[in-house]
Amino acid sequence: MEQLLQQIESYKTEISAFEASTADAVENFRIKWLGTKGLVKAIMGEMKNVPNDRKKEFGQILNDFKLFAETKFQTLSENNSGLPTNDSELIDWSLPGDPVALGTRHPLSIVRNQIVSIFKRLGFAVAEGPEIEDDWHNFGAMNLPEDHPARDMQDTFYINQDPAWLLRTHTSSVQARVMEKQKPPIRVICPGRVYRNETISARAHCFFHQVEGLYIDENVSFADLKQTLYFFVQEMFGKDTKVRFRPSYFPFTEPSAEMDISCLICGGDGCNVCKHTGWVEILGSGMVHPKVLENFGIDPNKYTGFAFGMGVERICQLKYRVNDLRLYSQNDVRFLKQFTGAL
Ligand code: 2U9
Repeated sequence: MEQLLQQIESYKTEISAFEASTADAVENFRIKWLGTKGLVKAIMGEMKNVPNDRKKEFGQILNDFKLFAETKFQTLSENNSGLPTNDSELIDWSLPGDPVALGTRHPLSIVRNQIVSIFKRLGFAVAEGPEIEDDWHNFGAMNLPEDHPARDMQDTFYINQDPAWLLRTHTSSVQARVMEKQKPPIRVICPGRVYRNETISARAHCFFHQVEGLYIDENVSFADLKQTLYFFVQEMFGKDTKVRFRPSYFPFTEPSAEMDISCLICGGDGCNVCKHTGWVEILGSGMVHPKVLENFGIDPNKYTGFAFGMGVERICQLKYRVNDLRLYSQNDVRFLKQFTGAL
């Protein structure tokens, strides 16, 4: 019996030392040890020579040996399967990638892009400028006198309480910078964020977005203003939309007018949005004040121009029925994902 034990130990040593680098070598290992005529089977056959009182002991030893040989075979097979074994080789480059969840465009961006694209078709260029402005570009050049209420600390955010520097209150400052550099004809629209010192509520915010426009050339008339803005409304809100102009006042335009459109919600019958008038205000406009032209060395006897300004939030509110201005800046995905637009 001691001989059998020695035999098993020497087999174990041989098996442990065995190494294979090809699938053929592994198969030869299998045939030699685990095949039907293999050494494992042969040594199992020795059981019949084991005396009865040691059968239990040897049964265990032989079974362990068989498992030892099988485990070795499994390891050899895995290492020679031709399949990659280290992590970097385990990547299957042909698998499709993980899908990336797409975000949605912000409703204000959708509407701003629509507005810009309509005016681009009419030949307007797009200009942008700084949000931190000096007093001249924001107020002085725009014919807002020193004592104008808009310049009040209550309404304007000044930088470090210095009245010379502020957050722009309208994008007119961008048109001012265009006029500084460029001679007429000038035809630009200026989209951008503007700031006003307001208490935040559903109907007011300390910043909002504008698109302003400016058109200066010889013989630009109020009729051009009306037709341009009428075209804009038809493209933006549909061919059936009606417009009306009401006289108004702005320091930088003379004459000035505000434009209303027939209420989109009730079609003019009267509802909450139009406060039962059938009309909603969407923008301000006017002929550029001669003083503003002179501020940039443009001769008001030779050139005339029209200008307009609109709030993007307001247009968006009418198009999408957003009833609280705060929703635009809270970035709640439940709000944001409702808007889909190609632009
Ligand atoms: C230059 C000359 C004139 C821009 C204009 C308005 C009328 C206007 C408001 C609409 C709603 C601001 O967003 S809002 O609160 N804007 O009513 N803006 S005319 O006039 C200019 C601009 C530049 C050189």
